[in-house]
Amino acid sequence: MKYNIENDHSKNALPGEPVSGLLANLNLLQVHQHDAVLHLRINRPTKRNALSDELIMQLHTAFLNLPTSVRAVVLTGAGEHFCAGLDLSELVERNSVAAVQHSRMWHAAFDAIQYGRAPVIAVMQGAVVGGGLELAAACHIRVADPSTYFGLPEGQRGLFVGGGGSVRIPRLIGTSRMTDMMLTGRVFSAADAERFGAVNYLVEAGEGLAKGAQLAASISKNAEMTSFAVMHALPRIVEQSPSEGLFTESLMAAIAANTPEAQDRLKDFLNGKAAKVVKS
Ligand code: 1HE
Repeated sequence: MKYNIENDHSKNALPGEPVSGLLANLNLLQVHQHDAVLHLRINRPTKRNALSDELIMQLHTAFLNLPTSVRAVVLTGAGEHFCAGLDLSELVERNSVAAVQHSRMWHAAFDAIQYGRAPVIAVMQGAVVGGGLELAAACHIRVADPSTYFGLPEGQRGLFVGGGGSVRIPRLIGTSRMTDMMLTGRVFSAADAERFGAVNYLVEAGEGLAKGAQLAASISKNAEMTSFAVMHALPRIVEQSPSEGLFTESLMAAIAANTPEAQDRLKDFLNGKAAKVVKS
């Protein structure tokens, strides 16, 4: 199936309206906003959304400049594949300093995703390989359909991960599985990845965008401080010693509970006006 992005009236069409301003000028991204949800689609399907330097810089720019009204982001890739990783046509021999700086450029861009202003849901299909998996790992929630598969072909290409993969991917699937992927070229299916913890939601074919939009709409209604704490405090607490982690948790909990938004929500619950927790 070939995608015509300009005339995409299918269920893969991005919800909402195209944004204006800085984000509209990023030619490798398609950016729409629907209420408080930003839909950001990597739009380089002829190259399987391979991450060129320009694309990395545009992603960085987009996540540093999310509109203040945005409370959740859905990140997708145009066409049949989420992302083919590093643009291998740009892989040039670099001196050591330039090579480190190149990797650090990826780190900065993906840190802007992980530690940005709003939680990011990656909606994936087809190949999620190399730097594409590193990108997905920087997101907060991952949705996949049965066409999705995961690989780290760096081993075959004579490379190593350089976009944060060695830090983030073992935290999702474990060091042993990542070692296997890199040494043997093993590819994991969407079902494998769900079992291993890299996929949060496995949906029917073609249902990823709808699921991502539904999750984002729900997240966008959370108290802003809770989303902030989950994005910024939780991953740091996990890296702290238990004693430091418990102390940081107490500070974060106190800050969150003392926001006017939290106080209002607690009053609503006590007055019977808030939703109960229901069995799914
Ligand atoms: C690319 C890239 C790319 C496709 N860089 N141009 N990543 C990889 O090793 C994955 C390499 N790509 C593939 O294995 C396949 O392309 C896919 C499985 C992703 C898709 O297959 P398919 O049959 O749908 O497409 P294709 O015919 O292979 O590719 C279509 C075009 O996209 C073709 O260009 P064309 O000008 O000949 O049409 C491909 O050259 C181009 N293309 N993938 C450049 N990756 C910070 S370190 C991170 C290190 C890594 O990410 S290493 C892993 C790199």
